[in-house]
Amino acid sequence: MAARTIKTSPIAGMKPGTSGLRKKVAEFAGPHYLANFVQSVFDAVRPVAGFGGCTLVLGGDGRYYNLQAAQLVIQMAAAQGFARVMVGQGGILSTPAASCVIRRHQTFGGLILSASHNEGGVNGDFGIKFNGANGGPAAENVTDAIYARTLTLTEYKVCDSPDIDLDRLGVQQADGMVVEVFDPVADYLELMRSLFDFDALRALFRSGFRLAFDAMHAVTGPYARAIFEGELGAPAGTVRNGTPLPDFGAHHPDPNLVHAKALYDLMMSPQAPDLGAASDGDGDRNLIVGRGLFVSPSDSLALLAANAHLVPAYRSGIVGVARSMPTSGAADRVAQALGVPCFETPTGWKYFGNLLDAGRVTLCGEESAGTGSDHVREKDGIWAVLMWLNILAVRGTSVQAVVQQHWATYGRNYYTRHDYEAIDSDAAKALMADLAGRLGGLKGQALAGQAVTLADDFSYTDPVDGSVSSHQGLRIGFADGSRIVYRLSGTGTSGATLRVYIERYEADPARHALDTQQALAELIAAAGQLARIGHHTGRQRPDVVT
Ligand code: VG1
Ligand code: CO
Repeated sequence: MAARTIKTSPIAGMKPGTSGLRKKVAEFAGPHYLANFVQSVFDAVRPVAGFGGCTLVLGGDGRYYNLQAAQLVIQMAAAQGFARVMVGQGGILSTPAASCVIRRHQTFGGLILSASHNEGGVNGDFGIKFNGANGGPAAENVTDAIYARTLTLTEYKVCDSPDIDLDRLGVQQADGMVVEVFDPVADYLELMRSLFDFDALRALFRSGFRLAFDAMHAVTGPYARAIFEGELGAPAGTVRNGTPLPDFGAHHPDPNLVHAKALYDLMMSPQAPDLGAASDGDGDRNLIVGRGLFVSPSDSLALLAANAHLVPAYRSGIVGVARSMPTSGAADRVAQALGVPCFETPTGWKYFGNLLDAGRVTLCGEESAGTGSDHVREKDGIWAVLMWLNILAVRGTSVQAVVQQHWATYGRNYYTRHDYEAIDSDAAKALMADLAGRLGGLKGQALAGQAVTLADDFSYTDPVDGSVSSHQGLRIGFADGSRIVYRLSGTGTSGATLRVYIERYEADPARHALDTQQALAELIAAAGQLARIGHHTGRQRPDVVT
């Protein structure tokens, strides 16, 4: 059977965002759309010698269109001359597990079918991202090359062999190419076993410790069941919403206080278990809630850094930490105390790759509920929960006690993010341009009762390869370390989303139990006035507050 060449023409708007290409299902399922993008990826990353001998890892978060897309990618990989495609059973593979499999099997790279935290279903979003041989998201120069290719593409290649049975484990063929359907949990579980003290975790659950893990009907269900309930002996029912569904049960698989509200309410109730946790569509994010206490992701990163030495894999200490620019400075304080560097990168996991590959950092994190380490090249939701469990098991105390002690030692970085979703794109651009134009005059001015010490448009120079990424968000810094950051989301699919990130440092332990929004009220008001959010967007308040 020969590969067929299909004539096509470039489709506009295929620029990958913060994490891959995301569009409405209707757009992805339209004529040539997915095929154009996949061919552009292949063209952009093709080795000089071609794909012969190369293995491609494939899988997704189970959302609507996952299976059809997987079949098409297999047919196209066969037409490109790949030696082998390794695909997760049922088309399932979490983002961190994909990273793990790419690395362990020393493959060429992988395609992950996911729009992550975006909603699913036939009217929801679909997405696709390419990860290279290090297991990490394609760097900006690669996504730029992919995008450039989408603008010149005139044909793609595809085979016509019968569909692969994605439920049947083992080896099948697609036009002479080996297709190996594998258990998406096995390698990942093996890796987790090597990092954590599973005996201590078993003892923790035997002692009556209770975990509530909300998989949000997304990809982590099978992983969480196998690990928490299977390996570690947590009681059945520990994992909630554990079956991946194409529409995520009509919920938004975003583990924040709005979309994981049921879990949050449970954790605030008298029946609260010891730890509440959740992950997102593709399994790379984590939500951590103690009994009566939400742990902000920025704090979680700092806490993991401060306690990592209690976990077997990090026993000899961490070499450095990296956080995305809008993430609070809590981790910086821990890094300073440990005497290790803390890097500030643009938003998106792809910017951590070089630092991890070069061995300059061990832990990375983002305020958007992503934390990870050098064990893979993606953020990792279940890993973060295991880190917390392992730390709690060793310290033998509650989430609340761990957090409060941390604040007493390092001070507290009050932190919030306000999202204005689906606003008019032109209005969003005008707001950013208006503010950017006024940044120059801000330094030295008084705002929210304080002097502005920094006002710039964040630009990052990668310390490993020297590449420069500019326009990564507008930063306003104050004398006491407080900050206001503005940026536009690069993952949304309707209009624009404005994210406003606000933080203030509080050293005084007597003031560590304030309500976050109240503690930040003055800065929040100043942030709205400074950027003239109401004027530009017509919105009086944010849609999501985390
Ligand atoms: C958001 C988050 C960012 C994260 C990205 C992908 O991007 O802010 O921190 O890396 O989502 O996460 P943006 O551009 O919308 O702010 V995931 O779990 O959706 O792959
Ligand atoms: Co995700």
